[in-house]
Amino acid sequence: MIYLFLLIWAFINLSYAQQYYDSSECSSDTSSPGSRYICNSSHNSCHTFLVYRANRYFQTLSNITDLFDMSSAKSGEVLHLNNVTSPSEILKPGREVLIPIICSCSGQFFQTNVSYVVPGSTTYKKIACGVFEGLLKSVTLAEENQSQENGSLQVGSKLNVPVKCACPENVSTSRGVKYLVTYPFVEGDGPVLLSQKFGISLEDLCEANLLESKPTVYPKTTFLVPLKSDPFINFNIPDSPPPAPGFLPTITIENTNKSKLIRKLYIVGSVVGFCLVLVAILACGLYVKALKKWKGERLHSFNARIISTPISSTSPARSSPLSGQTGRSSTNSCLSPDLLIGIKYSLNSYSVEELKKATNNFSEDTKIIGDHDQEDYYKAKIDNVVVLIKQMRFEDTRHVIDVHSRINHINILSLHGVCYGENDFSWSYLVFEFPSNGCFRDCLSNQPNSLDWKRRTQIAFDIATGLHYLHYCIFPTYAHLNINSRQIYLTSKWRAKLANVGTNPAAAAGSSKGVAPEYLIHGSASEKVDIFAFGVVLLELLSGREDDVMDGELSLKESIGFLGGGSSTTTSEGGCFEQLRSFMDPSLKEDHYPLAEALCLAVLAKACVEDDPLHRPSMDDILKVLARMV
Ligand SMILES: *[C@@H]1O[C@H](CO)[C@@H](O)[C@H](O)[C@H]1NC(C)=O
Ligand SMILES: *[C@@H]1O[C@H](CO)[C@@H](O)[C@H](O)[C@H]1NC(C)=O
Ligand SMILES: *[C@@H]1O[C@H](CO)[C@@H](O)[C@H](O)[C@H]1NC(C)=O
Ligand SMILES: *[C@@H]1O[C@H](CO)[C@@H](O)[C@H](O)[C@H]1NC(C)=O
Ligand SMILES: *[C@@H]1O[C@H](CO)[C@@H](O)[C@H](O)[C@H]1NC(C)=O
Ligand SMILES: *[C@@H]1O[C@H](CO)[C@@H](O)[C@H](O)[C@H]1NC(C)=O
Ligand SMILES: CC(=O)N[C@H]1CO[C@H](CO)[C@@H](O)[C@@H]1O
Repeated sequence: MIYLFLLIWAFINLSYAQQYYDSSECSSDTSSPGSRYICNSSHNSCHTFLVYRANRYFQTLSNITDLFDMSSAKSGEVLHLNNVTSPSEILKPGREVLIPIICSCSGQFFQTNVSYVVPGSTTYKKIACGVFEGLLKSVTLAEENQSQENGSLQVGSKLNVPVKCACPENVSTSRGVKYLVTYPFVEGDGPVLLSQKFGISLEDLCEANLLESKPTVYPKTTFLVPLKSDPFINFNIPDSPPPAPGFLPTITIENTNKSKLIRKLYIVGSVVGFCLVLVAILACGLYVKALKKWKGERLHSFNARIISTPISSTSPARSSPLSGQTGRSSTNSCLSPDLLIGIKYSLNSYSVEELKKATNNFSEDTKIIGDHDQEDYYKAKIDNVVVLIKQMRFEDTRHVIDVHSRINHINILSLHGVCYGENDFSWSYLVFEFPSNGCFRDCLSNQPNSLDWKRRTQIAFDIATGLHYLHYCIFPTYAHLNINSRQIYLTSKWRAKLANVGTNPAAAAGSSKGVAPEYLIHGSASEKVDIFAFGVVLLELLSGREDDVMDGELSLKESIGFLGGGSSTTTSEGGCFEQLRSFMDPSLKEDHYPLAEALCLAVLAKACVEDDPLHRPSMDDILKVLARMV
């Protein structure tokens, strides 16, 4: 009898305050276990916390506390909790902020009610997954406010936002767990990082979310962080996990002739890798066959293809594990990503003296004006090779190197080496190749005549190929998020290469031109942000103009409004061509470009700059169009 009691006691002890983890997309229309956290007793309520990230729209602590309806009396506590000196201090986008809340059990679910006034035309998805960063699912928000119209929410109406939270069910049996902090994942995040941030063990963390020890998690889903004392976020954890040891060596080189031989990227394919390829190709044949059969009926539907990648329907889960930068993994590849692990990648290591010499002590005349002020670019010559040197903070270099270690593509500027500053406070530098025709924007402005139609379509194709590679061919997949005509370089043969791959996009947040609206407002990052930016680059390529709304001109996007929604009655077909001609770069002589191709590119660009990310084509679709032109 006593044994039985002990057994039950042990069982209770084990199942402390656990909740299911819901891995489905924040905006998906279904609820599953963990979409809301279940409570057992309506008397159960507690003080707890949730994590919110500062973004372009909610930049300061007072903005954020306003969003969560917190009385100003509490703001002192919030300041202290977050180690912020003033409520109006501008926080870096992505900075995690702890918000104290009171969580209570209403009906069968834990929630904290926040009221939100609809500011403009928006949707439940945008509110739940954008403004509230996935702290609740959009379906929950819709259920809670059923009396509202389905589609368009009335501007100015007040919504009750039931934000997810949870309380330890019974403090005396919950092994000292005092708080369950609601934490929404973002891209590049994961349980390991989370356990380090809060200084708890990975096992405890996973146990609280009823998951095994190495779970795959997804952006905009929540985790509960079980804490035994007041929360404290350690911001000294690097943003991405350090690369596997031995995977990314840098070679220290002396300036001797012999070492110049070594001064190259090393790519060593292993024999094992080759065998794997053979096996994988065999397996691939079978897989593709099966896939084709399955895909058959849905291939004709354009929209279906954009919204869902094949795998998202073959597996009940989702196609965006959080191991990388973008939501979608390159799972429609049949080759295992492990295939490349045998391939070595290494970088040169430069000394600060070497770079100082090359740039004339970082003089102004070697500086190329960057498009944001924190990171300077220099053009320099090292060993008679012209290079692009980018100044950045030490902690930002890791991510760039990490991304470049996974990629190698002719349409992406390659990274030659790195130079680390002497101490934590001095700048570090990355050394890239420098294509001799320089930046695309400058070419368009200064020598538009050398960019004839053939070259322009080739450039468009090159950019699309580079982006397609990032979106589909590497693992984990990667969204650039910082594409514009200044981040594209042209080689002596007028082929294009993408620059700035791997840079923290938050650093570039200052420039707002050519940036997709959902990213500007909600910081919602996906490859669709790149598609928008690609559309803007296409418009610049066609018109030669720079997208700059500042000088009173129409933005490029507005100036192709004449292309209309397809059923334009006011402009005849002829009128449309007329307007297209006047939109085109005057340096392109009229008889030197096929008007039909120009129209095709303009229509493609227009689709890319749609406000709704779901209406934009994918890089796959874009490449199919461009491939017929070059
Ligand atoms: C609620 O109670 C049931 C049994 O009555 C238990 O299995 C479940 O774990 C409890 N839920 C929570 C969140 O503690
Ligand atoms: C954020 O706060 C600033 C001033 O502190 C204010 O101008 C701005 O409108 C606020 N933004 C939102 C979204 O409330
Ligand atoms: C609080 O912020 C200051 C700088 O603003 C920093 O020096 C200090 O270490 C921080 N304290 C904690 C506990 O993080
Ligand atoms: C939150 O809202 C729900 C329904 O809108 C309500 O039943 C519940 O009592 C509210 N909770 C609190 C603490 O106000
Ligand atoms: C709301 O959606 C339901 C089905 O989802 C539909 O039957 C109903 O007509 C819609 N109501 C409005 C006002 O759009
Ligand atoms: C909490 O646990 C204690 C045993 O430590 C038990 O006596 C009590 O009934 C439990 N309370 C609830 C609400 O389950
Ligand atoms: C079900 C529910 O609580 N619906 C609420 C949604 O928001 C409106 C305010 O516009 C409330 O009136 C409803 O009660």
